[in-house]
Amino acid sequence: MQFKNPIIGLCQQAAFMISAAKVDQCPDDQGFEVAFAGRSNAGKSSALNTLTHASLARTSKTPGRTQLLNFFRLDEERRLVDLPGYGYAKVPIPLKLHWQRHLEAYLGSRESLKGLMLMMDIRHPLTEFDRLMLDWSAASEMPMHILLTKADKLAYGAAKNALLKVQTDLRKGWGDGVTIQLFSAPKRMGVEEAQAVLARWMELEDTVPAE
Ligand SMILES: Nc1nc2c(ncn2[C@@H]2O[C@H](COP(=O)(O)OP(=O)(O)OP(=O)(O)O)[C@@H](O)[C@H]2O)c(=O)[nH]1
Ligand SMILES: [Mg+2]
Repeated sequence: MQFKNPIIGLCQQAAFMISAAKVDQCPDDQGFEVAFAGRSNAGKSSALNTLTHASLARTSKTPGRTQLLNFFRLDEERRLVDLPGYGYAKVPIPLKLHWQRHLEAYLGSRESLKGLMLMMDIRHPLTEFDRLMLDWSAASEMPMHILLTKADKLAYGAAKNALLKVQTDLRKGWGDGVTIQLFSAPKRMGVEEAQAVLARWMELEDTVPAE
């Protein structure tokens, strides 16, 4: 008998909830939340859309597009959050500080945050900001899973090699706790693997029989 994880159904029914400019505008801090973080233009919004089979999050060729915390509802107690991208040089400094503060306030205070999905462009992994996020999640014992995005931009062998290299660097710098996979939004590569991580963090079991 085959089993279907309920996360698949929940992702299909994902719906936009609210854009929060500040932490006090976020939805009630209860249940399970998973946040999508990463450098500007790394493919956070695209990954979110691919995982939810919807065009929920706005994607853009202009980096720095997502400047609010955007919440998407999966069910009564489960949410995904599209975080503003960090590290975009052309955002004016005051705005940058504003966002950094709010991002830090969110990350540092959110009880329902169960894990961080970190998007890294496979051609530019482990930027200075990625390393800060890794340090932060290690220090605060926040589970982290990395999607190496835009894997379609490399041949399969080259993508695999890039994955192995980053994996080695992660082990050296942050131990075995951080998991990582290849991902491509247009090719829908790595969708099931990423959904399995969401299911684990959101405490969803493989209990619903497939139709
Ligand atoms: N080829 C390819 N392009 C991608 C992939 N993911 C994202 N892109 C493109 O990369 C650009 C940025 O994607 P977004 O998803 O908007 O990136 P983001 O991280 O949300 O960016 P900000 O909201 O600005 O921080 C867009 O032009 C996407 O179409 C991918 O897996 N493969
Ligand atoms: Mg975005």
